[in-house]
Amino acid sequence: MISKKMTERLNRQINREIYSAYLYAGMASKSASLGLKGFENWFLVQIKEELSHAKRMYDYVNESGDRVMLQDIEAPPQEYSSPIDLFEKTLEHEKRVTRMINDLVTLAKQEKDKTTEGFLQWYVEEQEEEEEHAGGVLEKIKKAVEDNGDKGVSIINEYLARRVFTPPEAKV
Ligand code: OFO
Repeated sequence: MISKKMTERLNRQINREIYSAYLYAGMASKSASLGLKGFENWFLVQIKEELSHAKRMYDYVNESGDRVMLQDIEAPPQEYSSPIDLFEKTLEHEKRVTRMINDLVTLAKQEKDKTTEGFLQWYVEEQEEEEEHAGGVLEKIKKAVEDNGDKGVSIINEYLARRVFTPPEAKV
């Protein structure tokens, strides 16, 4: 049985994972409006990633004998100044989520809740991957633009078009 406080915090995190999907939906739409279908594809895949993060936590809360309680999801920012800005904001967001996950781990440790601490380990590793991935794309875009100007964005657009969703179960 997890504590009431931990359940509330996990509920909050489910909300943040779904918010992340919403944030990336805005970025996908912005990319589409710029004619960058590859960028759009990357963010559409990211929406699936985020919903799978939420679903995993949803199952954990519901299976622990408690119940997921949904909360409001605010509108995300929708204006971005450039393709580079999209990925700068993505990386910033993922760093924020990493801090949230780390805070949850701290709480699990304080409560000596080994089961939840173990459960969260998957998210700790996933966040490392998320930051690495977003940071890697950001570096690639910056480099491509530096070397090729506007053509650099098209090169990266083609690269991002190749991203496919790998369900988390397939990664373990
Ligand atoms: Fe759920 O990892 Fe991104 O936000």
